[in-house]
Formats: sequence, structure tokens, C-alpha cells
Amino acid sequence: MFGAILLIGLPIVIVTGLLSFIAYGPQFGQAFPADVGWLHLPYFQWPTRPSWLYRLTQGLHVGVGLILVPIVLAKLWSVIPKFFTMPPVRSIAQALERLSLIALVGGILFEIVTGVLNIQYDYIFGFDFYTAHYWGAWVFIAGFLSHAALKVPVMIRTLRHRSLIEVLRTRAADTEPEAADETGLVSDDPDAATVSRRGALALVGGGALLVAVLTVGQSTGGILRNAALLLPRGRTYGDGPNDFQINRTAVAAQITPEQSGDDWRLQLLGGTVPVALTRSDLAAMPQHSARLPIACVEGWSTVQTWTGVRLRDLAAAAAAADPNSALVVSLEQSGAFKEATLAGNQLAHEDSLLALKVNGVDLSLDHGYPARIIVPALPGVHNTKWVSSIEFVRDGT
Ligand SMILES: Nc1nc2c(c(=O)[nH]1)N[C@H]1C(S)=C(S)[C@@H](COP(=O)(O)O)O[C@H]1N2
Ligand SMILES: [Mo]
Repeated sequence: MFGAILLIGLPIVIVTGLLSFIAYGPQFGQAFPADVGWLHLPYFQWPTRPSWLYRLTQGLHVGVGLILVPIVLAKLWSVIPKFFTMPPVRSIAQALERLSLIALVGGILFEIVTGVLNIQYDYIFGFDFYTAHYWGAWVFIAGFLSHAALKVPVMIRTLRHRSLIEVLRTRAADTEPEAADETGLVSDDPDAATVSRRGALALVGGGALLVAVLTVGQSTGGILRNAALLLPRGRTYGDGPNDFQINRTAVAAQITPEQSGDDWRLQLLGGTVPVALTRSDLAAMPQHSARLPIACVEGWSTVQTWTGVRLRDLAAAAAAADPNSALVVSLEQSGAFKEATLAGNQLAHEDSLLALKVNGVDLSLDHGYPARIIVPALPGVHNTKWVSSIEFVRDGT
């Protein structure tokens, strides 16, 4: 049963994880690791529609990943004797199976630990987290595929020979041990059962459910947000229109009042002439509103109503026709998120904005005042706050 659940759940975590790598824009060298050598995924342009795409894929990656933790632990518990088999290696075939198990078990524990630490402890790894999590994923994928190829037939046979209804009706006192088989997991002389099969399922299922309750509110919001104790960025930021998760505060990013005050200018580069705009200049341009999510790689997301100037109007204002990409730079001096490159399709989308307002009021300093990027389906990290310049690029000219 545990194997069957993992067989469905883990591919979701794997695929959404790899999609996140592509969403980060490897073509601009801003996915990590930047150079993946021969393990090159088929890259494609990350879409801007539907706007909730990254919210869904990354929410699933983190959410399903966390919910599966109790099931992974239970699955490991169920095969514990296997970890202590002596002698550890008897034949070449068995040595290969053992090697695939190290990739499988070592890989998944490594991915869980690095993933959880990255969510909860604010990038303690720096960028090495992404590199480690990426290569660890491939080790795990190799172990997972070979293990599934070997064991799915065994799993199907085992599930077939026992009826689930029957299992759900059987108390601990009536629980019979498994018949001895070639797996070597059954004791020659088992004690009486201390827990029924249904009890084991309920315990592990309850654990997964508990993790789900503590997690889903970070994406759904609403009442469940109060239950989202695992929400890394906290649950409340005071009242008012700017009350939603803050990844990095203005203080943490060392944004000074002088930098973001009246002397602030937005520099538009890469067009026929450089342009510098004040915040009032921007406010005097045509304003557009869109309901768009911020979806962080950490799994949390929130949908807000943003208002500002379309990025394509800014390109036009700089006389930069049909840009293929743009480098957005923040006032922030250091830090990994001080700049990001946006692709052509992201610049062209009608809802892609340099936002001045959120939910009808000026952005708070923590949410990126004087102006921030907000683009449909873009990973949260590339929605640069405290923008100081945008350089439009047209390849081949
Ligand atoms: N300049 C700058 N922009 C930034 C960041 C940052 O640290 N510095 N954090 C990014 C990340 S990781 C996310 S998820 C979003 C979060 O936006 P919010 O803090 O307004 O919710 O902002 C992004 N923009
Ligand atoms: Mo983020």
C-alpha cells in the first residue's frame, strides 16, 4: 500500500521539481546549477498562461513532498530487516540491487532534508542548495526507476492476494502474519500482532493528513492559513491591503529611505535612448490591473490585485521594439535576488506589470515600493522588488 501511494505521489514531486528548474529560465543561466552538462533537460519557454501555473506546480512539489514524508518513513520502517542483511552482498545481481537501494533511500532522505531545511531556514545553503537538491534528485530518480521496475510486479501480486475491505475489517487480535516468502521480511517465528494492518494504515495516513492540514493553508489562504504552522514566512503581516507574505523585508535587503524616496528614478535601457522616469511619470502612464499570484519556490503562494504600468508599454517608452528579454535590476546592492532576466513572452503578456500598487493602495516598502515586477506564472523570486532599472535586449541586433 505504501509503495503504491509513493508510486503515484513521487512522480508528481519529481516532474514538478524538474519543471521548476525550467521555470527559473535556464536559457538565461539563472536556474541552478547553471551548467548541467549532459543531463540537459529539453528546455522550453516557460508559459505565462495560466497565471497560476507555477503556483500549482510548485505548490504540488512542496505540498505533496511534505505530505509523503510520513509514508516514506513508514515504507522504510516496513523493510527495516533489509538494511541489516548479512552478508550485505551475495552476488553481482544483488550488489546492483543494493546500489540502487542506496540511490533510492539515500536520495530521498537527502532530498527531504535539504528541501525542508531550505523552506524553513531561509536559504541557509545559499545557492548550493539548488545544486545539491538538483543532483540529489537525479540520484534519487535513478534509484526510484530501477526499484520500481524490479518491485512493481511484487507490489501488484501482494495487493491482489489480500482484499482491502477484509484488511479494514480485521482487528489486531485477528491479524495473521504474512506467509514466509522470498523477500525475507517475514519472521520465522512471529509474535502476536501488536497492531492491525488497518491500524498501521490509519497511523501513517493520519500522519500524512496532519502534515497536509499544517501545509495546504500556505497556498490556499482563507481559514486554513491559520492552520498552516509550517508556513515559513509566518501567517500575518498586520492588517490592510499589504497584509500578505513577505519573502525578504526592505530592512533585510538594506533598502534606504533615500534610495526609495523622491530621488528614485526608473532607468529604462536598451532602447534607442535611455529614459529616466519618476514615480509620478509612471503613475501618469496608462495603468493596468491584474489579479496575479506570487508563488515562491518554498511552496507558499498568494493571489493579489496589482496595478501599474505594462512592461510592454515601458519597452515602447524606451523605444525598444519587440524585446526578446530584459534584465531587471533592483536597488538592492547584494543578495541573490537583486536582478532577474525576463523572457520575451513574459514581457509581451498584457498582465505583466511594473506594479506601483497592490489591492488599490501604494506598495508597502516591504512589498517593493517604489515599484516591483509582477508577471503571470513567473516563479516568485523573479518578481523583483525595489526595481531601479530595466534593460531591454533584442538578440541579433
Ligand atoms: N529585490 C528583491 N526582490 C525580490 C526578493 C528579494 O529578496 N529581493 N525576493 C523574491 C522572492 S524569493 C519572492 S517569493 C517574492 C516575494 O514577494 P513579497 O515579499 O512581496 O511577497 O519577491 C521576490 N523579489
Ligand atoms: Mo521566493
